[in-house]
Amino acid sequence: MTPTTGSAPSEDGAWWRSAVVYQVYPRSFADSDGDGIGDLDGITGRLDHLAELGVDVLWLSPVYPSPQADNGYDISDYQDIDPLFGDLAAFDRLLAAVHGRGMRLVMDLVVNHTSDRHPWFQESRDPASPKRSWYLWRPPRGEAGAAGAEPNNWGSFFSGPAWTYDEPGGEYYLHLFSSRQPDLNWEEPAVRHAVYAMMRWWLERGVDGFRMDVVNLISKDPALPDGPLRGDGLQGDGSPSYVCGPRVHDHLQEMHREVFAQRPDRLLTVGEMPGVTVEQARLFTDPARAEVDMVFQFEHVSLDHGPGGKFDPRPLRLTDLKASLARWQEGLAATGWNSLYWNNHDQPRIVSRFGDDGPLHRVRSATMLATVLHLHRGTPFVYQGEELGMANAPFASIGDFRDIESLNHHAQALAAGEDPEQVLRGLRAMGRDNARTPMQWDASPGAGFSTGTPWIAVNPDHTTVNAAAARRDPASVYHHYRRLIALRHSEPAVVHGDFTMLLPEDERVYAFTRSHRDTTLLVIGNFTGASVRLDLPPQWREAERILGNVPGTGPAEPGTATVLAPWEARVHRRTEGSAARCD
Ligand code: ISL
Repeated sequence: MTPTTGSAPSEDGAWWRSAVVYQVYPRSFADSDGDGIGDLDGITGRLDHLAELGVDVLWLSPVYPSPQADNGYDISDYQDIDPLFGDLAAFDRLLAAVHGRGMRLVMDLVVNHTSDRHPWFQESRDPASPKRSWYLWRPPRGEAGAAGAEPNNWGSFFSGPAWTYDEPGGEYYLHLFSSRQPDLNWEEPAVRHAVYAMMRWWLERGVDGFRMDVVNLISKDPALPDGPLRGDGLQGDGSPSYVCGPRVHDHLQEMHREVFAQRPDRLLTVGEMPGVTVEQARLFTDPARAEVDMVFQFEHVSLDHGPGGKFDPRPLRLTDLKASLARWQEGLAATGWNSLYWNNHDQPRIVSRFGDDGPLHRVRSATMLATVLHLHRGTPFVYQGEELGMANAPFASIGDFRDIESLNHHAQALAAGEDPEQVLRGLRAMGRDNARTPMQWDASPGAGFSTGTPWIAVNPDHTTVNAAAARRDPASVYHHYRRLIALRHSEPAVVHGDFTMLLPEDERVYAFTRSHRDTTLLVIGNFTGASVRLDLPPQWREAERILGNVPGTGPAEPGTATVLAPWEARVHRRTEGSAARCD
């Protein structure tokens, strides 16, 4: 499909090109029963917030039965609901309420691994079981259980080796994440067909698609060779053997044939893909290959990782961000499609990370970041609370953290003799719990999230940063997101326009154009807390301004000044004359 033809977003069934997705992390969104943990009825009770924001799709992070070792990304039953969150009847109520508001619901599909409590894994622990081949079991190298006896040297994503010894069978099982998350063996056809059957079951129930957790890691090089030593010198990097591994495209094409191809409705599939390159992403999202509609890539949210990894952050260089995002825009311009995000449940809050969460600049920097992101070509994802400008949490000590990744990293770093204060600084800046503090609905002690004791502390800034206050204030981050989403729905150039990066060498201003037919949009964002003088080309000086975040300047006011206020964002529009329109 060519980007510049057609303005009807659904002309090829790809309705999601003009859609905005809102991610709900159920544990932290809304608690209806006062147990301190969010639940399905809580979400159903807050759907008007999503509808009024204007989003099209709700992506629900996992709600399946789970021991909650990784907050539901460790699933022990794929076809039920964890009692923490409700039951299937509550799920059906939520689904009906979503559909009743004209929105769609996308489930999280976590099938690289299961929980160690999943019956499949429990059976698999017996070497004589037909399920033995459903997971990746390997004999020790040398004396079982001794240091270095693991079948290879891979480290896990959550610290420590990627192998755990299991006494009954005398072998190790592979887990790219925690030991409570054993990896499924996608070489085993019975595994694949069990997954497809489960997916069809959810689609029959009425869900509208899947966000597929780490789906580019499902195919491993069967030789499982050692990897080069990682920076910490403790383990090897196995990623060359499993990031976009040998059969991943075969598996996704088979999944498409088995689950999606025969369905009359057009669903949404998003592959979460750590380490994916733009070249690989083009293959994954080429409609002709029938794999997935879009991928989550990680390049732009890794640019501030320092030499010691993600918990050793360094300041972002704007030119790196521009180079990275421009490469993805260009790489998927003719074939494929981008997803656009700043935040999810694994990332620190964007206003604290690339903006300024202090009282002076929080609203302005959050709205600038939103404007720049949403005006790129692709499908934007809003993570709960992002539309309020929610910020990182002031975690005082390690006791305030809940996330397995942070707790494991802390234990490993302290065991290695690292400075505890330095380790805490890294966790405060980059820890995933920053995204997981309760949604801030109002200024009450439980932030309107829960009447009980929340499972993780509410950010004390909820007394001023909350949905109730934001709704009352037309200049709030929330109303800016509403305007951005409305613009996507009304302006074809936002969906279909091609993308041209401007000022690639400028360390302060992010600027680009989007052109579609006779319309060109110019998007400008000041990534600094200082005023910046900008020489707009003459044709833009009198252009209509259709969106901005500086109070006192109306969105349609012509004759713009060329001094950008701190963290200012603007979107200008120019339309060619009638002669051009008649082409
Ligand atoms: O945040 C990360 C660790 O630094 C990422 O590597 C993250 O683990 C990766 O993006 C995969 O994320 C997904 O799978 C994980 C789960 O913990 C995350 O919450 C999920 O989004 C394992 O299922």
